[in-house]
Amino acid sequence: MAPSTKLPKDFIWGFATASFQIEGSVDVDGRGKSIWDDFLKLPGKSLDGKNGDVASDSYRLWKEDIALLASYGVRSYRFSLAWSRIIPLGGRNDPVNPKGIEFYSKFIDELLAHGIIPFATLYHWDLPQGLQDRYGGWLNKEEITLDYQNYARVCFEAFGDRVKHWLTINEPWCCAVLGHGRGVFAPGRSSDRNRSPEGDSSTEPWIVAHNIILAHAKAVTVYREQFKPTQNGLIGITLNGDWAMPYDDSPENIDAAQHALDFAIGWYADPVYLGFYPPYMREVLGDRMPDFTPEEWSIVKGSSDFYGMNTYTTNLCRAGGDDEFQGLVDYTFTRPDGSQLGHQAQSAWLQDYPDGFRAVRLSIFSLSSIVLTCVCEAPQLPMEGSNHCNYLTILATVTDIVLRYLQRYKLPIYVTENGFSVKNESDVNADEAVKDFDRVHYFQGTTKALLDAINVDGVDIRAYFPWSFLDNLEWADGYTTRFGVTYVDFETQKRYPKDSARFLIKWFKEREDPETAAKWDAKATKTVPPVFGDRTNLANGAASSKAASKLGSEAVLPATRWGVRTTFMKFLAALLAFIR
Ligand code: PNW
Repeated sequence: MAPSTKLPKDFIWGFATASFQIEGSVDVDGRGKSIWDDFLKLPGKSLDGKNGDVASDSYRLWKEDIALLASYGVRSYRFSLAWSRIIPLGGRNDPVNPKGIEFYSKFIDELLAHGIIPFATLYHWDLPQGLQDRYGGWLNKEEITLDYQNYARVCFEAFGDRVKHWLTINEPWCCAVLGHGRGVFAPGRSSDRNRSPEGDSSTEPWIVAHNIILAHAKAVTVYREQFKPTQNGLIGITLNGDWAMPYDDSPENIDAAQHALDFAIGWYADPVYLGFYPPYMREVLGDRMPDFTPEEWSIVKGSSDFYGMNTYTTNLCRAGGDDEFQGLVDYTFTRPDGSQLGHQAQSAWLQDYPDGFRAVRLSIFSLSSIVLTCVCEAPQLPMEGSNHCNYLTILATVTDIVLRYLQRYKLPIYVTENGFSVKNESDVNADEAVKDFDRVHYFQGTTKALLDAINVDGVDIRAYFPWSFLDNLEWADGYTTRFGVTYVDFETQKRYPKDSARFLIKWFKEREDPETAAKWDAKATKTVPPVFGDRTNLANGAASSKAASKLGSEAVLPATRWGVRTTFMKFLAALLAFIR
């Protein structure tokens, strides 16, 4: 029987954002500073010298933004709560700010009125500056775990009657490594004294990560003991999970790919889902690797109801180098034959690894078996190119493989981020930027992988949130890097849906389970017309709507894919050569 082309019942899709990246209005309604406020104002910390004071102005434009989301037809919205709006100084004995609670409360009500499921992240990197100043933030285990637990409790109390999907912490790897190791993210600590006056990159990242895991577990304990019995929601952590592929088929590079995964994913996922740290980390770090007490392990193990997964790209892994944050593994996008693994994004760390061949059928749950099976099966499979290791190209789409790998943690997967920054998108005007065919191409690959993973491989995936709903502050990149499916003109704050938004809306509409769609449509008490016209005929251009009236221009027809363009140009060149 042919696999289903539909998504499962109750599948959730929507777009994702984070408070500091979109809100702006940093000194409004009693908000306290976060560690990103002043950090980005220091010379050299952001690529364009800009900061988050205005960002995408979404604190002011929140109603219009929700209307735009509704007009996209999403079923959910992943957003984050700003800790320092809710508790301006952050601590458990500091006052709660009623205006902060009121803002998010109205926000959640508005989402629900549009039939949109609120998917709330408690912590997306914007630690209250008060806690950094008071005791060093995430470095202080006793204090931060209690303060975070208290903040989480305040949020469950205020919003848990309506929020049924909670993410505790977003990508702790970035807080630990980029914030306390490389020093490129707030609070910017590092051993590199050219970068930071304080910090120890050899110890602090491991301590920070350890404390984050415990804080997460403490928040989950409170939720499960005090709120879940009446509120009945789900709670979990969300981790970055880029795929690691061996550079070639040498045994040391096959090991290197596993080592990279141990340090990137296993560092968090093994304790939370399996109850131990990866042995390879202990081997490399020795007594610099912290451990939990038995009581702590008892709340850490099993502290996530699902696997929250942010995934963007694939790295080719080569043994060697001295980068501990990558598990003493070198990353590259250049294959042994000099070709590129994928199409380069604006972000240096991101390439679109196109959907390859899904010839390998695996139902195994560990990387080493995946690699070995691929090596064994490779000779019978179609070959691409001749020089480089063929089985690498056969290792299907990154998302698909990652999704299957994460089955080792044996819980439903919620894909909470996946996206692409188009090269030089900030150098062109809105009319050009909305024709974002590189991003469309990226999502064509990842959505296909998503569907195949669900319907062919039987992976239990419950949600998919492309990053991001809006162009926004891309952390240390400032506004030079855009991930949005909606273009934001940062001068006027007008929103322009890109072709990628159109592609995704249409893709999900066509694949949504009809009963699920009817159920969610019935929940909306407010409606706005779809921004791209009739839902059943999305190719017919933009319609006006309350949300669309805010838009700077109408959406354009989907872009030609560069693949098609390139093919056409090649054909033209061949024709001309023939005529000549
Ligand atoms: C994630 N890297 O960050 C975050 O959750 C988002 O806030 C962010 O905007 C998005 O991905 C795009 O960058 C990452 O260097 C930042 O590998 C950096 C890396 C990965 C993820």
